[in-house]
Amino acid sequence: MFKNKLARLIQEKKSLLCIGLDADIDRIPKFLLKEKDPLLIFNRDIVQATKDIAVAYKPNIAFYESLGYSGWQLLERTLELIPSDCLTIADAKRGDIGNTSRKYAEIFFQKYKFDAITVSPYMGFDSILSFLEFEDRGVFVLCLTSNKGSSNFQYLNIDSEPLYLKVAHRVLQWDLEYGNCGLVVGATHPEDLGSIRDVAMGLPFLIPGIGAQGGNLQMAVQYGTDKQGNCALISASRSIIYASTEADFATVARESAQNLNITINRIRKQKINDLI
Ligand code: OMP
Repeated sequence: MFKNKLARLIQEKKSLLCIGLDADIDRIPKFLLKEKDPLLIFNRDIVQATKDIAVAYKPNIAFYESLGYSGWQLLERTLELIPSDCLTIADAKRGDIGNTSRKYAEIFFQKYKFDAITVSPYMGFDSILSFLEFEDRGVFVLCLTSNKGSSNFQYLNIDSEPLYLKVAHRVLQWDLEYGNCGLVVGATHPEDLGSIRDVAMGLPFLIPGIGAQGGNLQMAVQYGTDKQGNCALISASRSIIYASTEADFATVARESAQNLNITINRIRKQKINDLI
């Protein structure tokens, strides 16, 4: 089960850290450009430097798809570099009519063997079902996203409740049947995280938006985790992988990951102490 594996790794590694492998040829250190496969070398060195700290790696599929055939090869070879004590999350944000979603689920869960995926809820249950049916994999449903445009639809009130809470309630129902759901909630809306956690106490949260997007780490950890300070992944991409664009990029990425994890754990500890 995905949730059990996540809980075990959080415990064993004393970490909630997810690192986004948003590999971008325009942002990696320039000296790598002379290599035959610069993005692969970049991903390899980032994973090598952070694999004992990260609970999960989350390649955003756009960064790979945008390269065409070589991007899918890069994704495949990057996944081979990620050790088995780290989860892999396909940040794909998929969801379509049933037979199409089935193909998406086959790509990410069967061909690339990801442990989890991000999906969009707005086409409804039948668009998510194919992912849920892989009961040993995790399905993180977009609930309240970190971007500015989240206010266009996700905050709309329906029967005096915002749409994002309707999503949380519905995903909780799906989870009762399939047991493999999670929610994506952005750290840029820290004041709303608590209300989502109140609805979905047992669901793992994937929390992006800290670092480059300026989300509130303190509140994200405090309100996004469960009562034991667990059940959440705090995700960062640019602020870790591009912390340095010089020859020391892997060492500096490790330092950033380590510092972030230390801060997260301090907030988790404080939360538990405050509850005692
Ligand atoms: P950084 O801002 O560089 O840490 O990257 C954030 C990553 O998380 C990107 O790959 C985004 O696509 C992804 N993300 C968000 O930023 N906001 C969301 O609400 C959801 C996601 C996601 O699903 O991971």
